[in-house]
Amino acid sequence: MDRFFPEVSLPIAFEGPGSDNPLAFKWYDAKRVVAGRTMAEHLKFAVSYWHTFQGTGADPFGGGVYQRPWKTAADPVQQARDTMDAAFEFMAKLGAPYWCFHDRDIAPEGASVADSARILDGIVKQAKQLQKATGVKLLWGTANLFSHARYCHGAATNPDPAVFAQGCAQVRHALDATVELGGTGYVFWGGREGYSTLLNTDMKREQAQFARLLHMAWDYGQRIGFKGRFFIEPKPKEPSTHQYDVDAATVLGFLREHGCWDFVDLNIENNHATLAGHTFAHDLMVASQAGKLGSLDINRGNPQLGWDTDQFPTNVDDAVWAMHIILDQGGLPHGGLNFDAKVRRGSYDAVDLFHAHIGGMDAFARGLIIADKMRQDGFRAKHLAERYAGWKQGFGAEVLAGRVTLEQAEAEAARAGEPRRISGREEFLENRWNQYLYDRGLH
Ligand code: XLS
Ligand code: NI
Ligand code: NI
Repeated sequence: MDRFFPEVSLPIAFEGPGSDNPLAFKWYDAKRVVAGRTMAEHLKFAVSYWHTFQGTGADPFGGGVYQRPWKTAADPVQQARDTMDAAFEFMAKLGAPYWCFHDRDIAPEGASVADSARILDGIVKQAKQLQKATGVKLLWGTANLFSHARYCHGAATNPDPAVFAQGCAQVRHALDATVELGGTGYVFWGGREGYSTLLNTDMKREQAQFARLLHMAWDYGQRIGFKGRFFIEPKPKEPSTHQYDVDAATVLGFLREHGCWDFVDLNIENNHATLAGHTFAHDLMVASQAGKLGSLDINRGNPQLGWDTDQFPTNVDDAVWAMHIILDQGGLPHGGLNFDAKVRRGSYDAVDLFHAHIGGMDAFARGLIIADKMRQDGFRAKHLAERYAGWKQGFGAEVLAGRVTLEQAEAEAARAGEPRRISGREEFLENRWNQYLYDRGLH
């Protein structure tokens, strides 16, 4: 297996924080036990097929710049086969446990619906053999319902039912592929499920169409034995001006309104949360507190640029929050941590792909270790318990139990007088947070 990445030998090893080897893990030690489980069990990292193997380095001002040895065959199906071989060579050498794909990342579109399905089936067979040979598993699959010209005005939310039907055909076969490859998740990210102007758009109708697709897909999934969960991935904009799945809170409302609550969870992406004007932690918390945090797309944005730059997640603060929230909810049974991230345009070399993933895996391993230490100390839990203690008994508890009228609350205000002002201790907590990050959290 040295066809495409001869510069890296099998597999990337854990060497510890003292190592200067750029091709070794400093913190990610698959077998290390943290909070009762191995790092490999907590950190279900997945490699994104689209960025890592199909990414070209193109941006709005210039085309592809990478020269990937797996993309040299003239025949697109042969190129797809070579790319699949390269992907599994890379993932096996990295020691990545999972991968994620869109239908059109792994197989080119054919001349007809049937032709596309036939090409996809062939590639899925190859992927299944490679999964068996390497032990790399599928985390989730999805359909690309945004690149083709027909989806310009949306797929499920298109004004033309004929386009909706094309989307259904893709979802059907992407679900087949996901089940065939043992995926535990299936993602809906609606890049074109949104609008540009209200002059030509009926939002209510379009969202009802999207809900129909979800119900139809879930019904089909049950009939073919899909045992996992659907995930909606919120994003407020790009490529649409307004996307319907704005953020976690918006999607939760949508799920309730359209009867999808029981079978759809959320896949939260860092850079999408920040595009929505939130932090990653905010959207993770909104999803988790609703019992709906299913999976994460880990990456980071760039405050200077302000678009979906999908950089690799090297920010340890974000990783600590993510792992704290995941530990609090007891894990991600059907999801994991998908690197929806791409190397920069100027990172031409295949070895840059290794550096990128190693850095991201190390950042989340550190996040896990630090979050576990914070939780053992009860850092956040203790402070929250103290801060809300008033609601646990007496007047506060009576209010929450629904036994207090507005007039009785007024009487309580008159009796107790002006409340004492209690500091939120924000700066103290930030200092503590930094102590965990830099001094006492990492052992
Ligand atoms: C794009 C999205 C996409 C989804 C899968 O912004 O992040 O990559 O994760 O369709
Ligand atoms: Ni994204
Ligand atoms: Ni994503």
